[in-house]
Amino acid sequence: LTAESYPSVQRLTQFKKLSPEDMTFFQSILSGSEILQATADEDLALFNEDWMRKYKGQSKLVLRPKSVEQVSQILKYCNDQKLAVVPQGGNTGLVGGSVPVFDEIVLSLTQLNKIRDFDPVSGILKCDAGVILENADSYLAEHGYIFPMDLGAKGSCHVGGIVATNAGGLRLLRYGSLHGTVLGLEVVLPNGKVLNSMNALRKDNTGYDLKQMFIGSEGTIGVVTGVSILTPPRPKAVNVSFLGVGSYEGVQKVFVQAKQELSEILSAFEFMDLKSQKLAKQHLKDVAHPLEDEYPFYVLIETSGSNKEHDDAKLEAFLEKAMDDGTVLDGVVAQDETELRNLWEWRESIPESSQAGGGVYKYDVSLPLKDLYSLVEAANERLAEKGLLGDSDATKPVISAVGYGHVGDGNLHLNVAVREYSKEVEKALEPFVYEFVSSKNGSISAEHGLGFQKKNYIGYSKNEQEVAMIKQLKNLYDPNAILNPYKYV
Ligand code: FAD
Ligand code: 2HG
Ligand code: ZN
Repeated sequence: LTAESYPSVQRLTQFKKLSPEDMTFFQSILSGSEILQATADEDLALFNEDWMRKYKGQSKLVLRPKSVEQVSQILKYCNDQKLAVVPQGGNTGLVGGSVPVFDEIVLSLTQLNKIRDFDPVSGILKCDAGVILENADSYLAEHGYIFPMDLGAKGSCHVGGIVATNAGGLRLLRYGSLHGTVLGLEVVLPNGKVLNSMNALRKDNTGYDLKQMFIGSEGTIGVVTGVSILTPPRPKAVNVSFLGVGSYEGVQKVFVQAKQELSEILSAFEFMDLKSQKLAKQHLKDVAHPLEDEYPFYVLIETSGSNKEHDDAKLEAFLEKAMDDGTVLDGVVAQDETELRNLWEWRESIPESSQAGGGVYKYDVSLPLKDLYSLVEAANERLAEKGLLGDSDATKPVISAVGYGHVGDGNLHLNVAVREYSKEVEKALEPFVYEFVSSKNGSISAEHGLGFQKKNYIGYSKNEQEVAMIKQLKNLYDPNAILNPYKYV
């Protein structure tokens, strides 16, 4: 979808169009490899198009600074000249927030990618925003530590990108949110000034905790250039089990049992419905599913601890109980690292599998646990009623509407896999999904943010006073609104 397919959005005339004088300025502060310009052969598609291939902008210029000073000079100039800018990390965001809508300049953090410091006693890591999450974690592994969050896009997403989106990921239930683990940030404000709290301490109650404003701000009030984060010791023993469960009530029962029996070693509790596994099966082709028979629901449980024997005994006792009372119908436990990766693959590959048929409408919501799966059922009913659903009927736009997610955090992912993006399907689902979530007092964005997709729907999860205060903050720090326009609010 290009901006033209959204008649409700028009390019704001307050923004200047890029001129030769602007290029002269950028060339004076950046070297050749730090500037990418669209040409007849190069449409900068990698930077203009999002991961889902759902949103497509028309930027003609990508800037890739290598220093904080350069980021500051770029923003000051753009602010003075009223040139709109989209900060971009690994471009793996799932709400259309990381790509331009019109001709905004892309400010890519890819080349600001150095580890700055690591203290092996406190476990505090300081790094540039553009460090890829997997690289940060590999670096920490060498020192016996682990990055306190993990997600399927780890090979591409940036540390600064996950901070800007306040991403949750697969181990939030163990290590908590970035609002707790991030200790300090370095942020360049739209006027070029640098806010630096990189030397932050674990405890510091002197005044407002300003960094929190930027965690989850999706590039709308500042560009994150540095992150200081508290990292925990890397677990010496990790177990993963993959279980078949007969009902969603059963999933909740297993969750309670897992918390009781595994307590401090529980590090992930993920669930998947059968339809999501069918999509993954199509995508993973030759790989055999971990469980031979089909079950309505599957659960992936990970434990992380420091003593393998202790953890094995706990997991065994938990599984015995859950299978004896019939909550868990079948299950496997990974015997080595390869099997462990393979079990995770059946969970982590769902986002990609669900868009392999052409496109996907993604809804990332928080709901009370008892209601979590009811949204998937309601969406399926609605799509069927409207005659849009046809698993094997190629004349119908929707292939499948599947549910999975982070049960431990009350976070559901509803993925509606389609043959191609269409207004008809979008209209059937929006605002239906948001109304449903709001009626259950949930949140319309649990962890992916608002971006472009949800900017008109913030009212379903935030009240008027909250939205007014968000707007005030935006106006205060970005009075010319140059940072990531057309998004968020
Ligand atoms: P981008 O996509 O480039 O940008 C995201 C937003 O942040 C944009 O608004 C952008 O303007 C802004 N931004 C980026 N960098 C900066 C910066 N340095 N300063 C200021 N603003 C910036 N999310 C979860 O929460 N949990 C998951 O489990 C999860 N799994 C995923 C799995 C897959 C396969 C994929 C593709 C995505 C997944 N996500 C998940 C989505 C998640 O939002 C992103 O992966 C990640 O948070 C974005 O990082 P990024 O560096 O790619 O940022
Ligand atoms: C996940 O948990 C991510 O895998 C992506 O948050 C979810 O693609 C999605 O909808
Ligand atoms: Zn998720």
